[in-house]
Amino acid sequence: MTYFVETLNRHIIEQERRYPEATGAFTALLTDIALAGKIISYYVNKAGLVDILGKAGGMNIHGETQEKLDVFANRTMVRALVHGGQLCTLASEESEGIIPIPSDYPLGRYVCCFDPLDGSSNIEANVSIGTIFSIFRRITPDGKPGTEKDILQPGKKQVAAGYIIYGSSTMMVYSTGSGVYAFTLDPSYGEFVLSHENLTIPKKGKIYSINESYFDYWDEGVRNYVRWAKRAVPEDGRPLNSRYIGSLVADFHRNLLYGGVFLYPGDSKSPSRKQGKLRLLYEANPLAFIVEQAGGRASDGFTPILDIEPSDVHQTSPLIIGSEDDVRIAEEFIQGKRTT
Ligand code: P6P
Repeated sequence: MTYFVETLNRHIIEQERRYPEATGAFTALLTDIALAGKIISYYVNKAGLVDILGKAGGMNIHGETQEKLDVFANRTMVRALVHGGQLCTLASEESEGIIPIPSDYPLGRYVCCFDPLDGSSNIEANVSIGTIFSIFRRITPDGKPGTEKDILQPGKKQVAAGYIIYGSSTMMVYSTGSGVYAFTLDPSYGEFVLSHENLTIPKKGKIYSINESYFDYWDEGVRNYVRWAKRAVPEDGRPLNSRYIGSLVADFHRNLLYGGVFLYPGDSKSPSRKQGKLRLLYEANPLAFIVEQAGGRASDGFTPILDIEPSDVHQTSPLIIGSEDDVRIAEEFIQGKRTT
């Protein structure tokens, strides 16, 4: 049955009806995330008008200057998520350790890892930025506070993942393991409305997306890939295009719709960048879940992202993600199986 308007809430309820054992907790959790997204969207879109721009002065745990919107987005996500009683703990890019549920709130059966505002260094340039989230079912006994054990699960255990991109429009893209759905926020009545059903990524694309300023610091395999990509003239005679926004959600979203591959490999610029810059739990894992649900592929160059067993909440991972054929070509170069 199609409704006069397919809102996110109605869609989640429809998805839940397919699972008789569903308790509604999942619906409530995704609805809470959507609420946080609407609030963050409102302030991101006002950012140029109110004193919410610029540095908040603080530093996050990675030593990155915190933008005011970063801090606001993190607080909004935490407040939206801890209250609902669906979670037993959370993890955020902006918080050192895992975030406990306040003792006066009920504990739930899920955990959520999130990056509240990825790409925030681009805020003042009005570049699209995003909130990225990953949801697992808890593995420790119900009724007690969650622990790191509930958070440090491999990406293949995710029960849902997605992102909210704040750009020319605000869109929530998510999957619960049965395809990828995108909803565009209609600000006139504050609802996310279905805009893309069963979204799939083209098997191959024309875009490679990588920050070439690190060229001298990459392994030879990555350099060989980029040398190839610059010269490649696929069967249709149309060479590849380099596109790099420097905002993960924006670069990923473009490739999801148009096809292509995004690479953030490790480099030797500093010891902390050997495993790349992007975070496994709340950046690579959720986007890998989405891209695989859309028919694409994601790896660290050798191992599928979703198979990586995490050992630290904030660990980084090299990320090669996008159209299946394009990712496989990049992997062949990175693994030394081809040099031209
Ligand atoms: P670089 C933004 O700061 C971010 O975390 C991602 O959104 C983006 O893909 C990456 O860093 C860009 O990093 O080193 O290319 O500036």
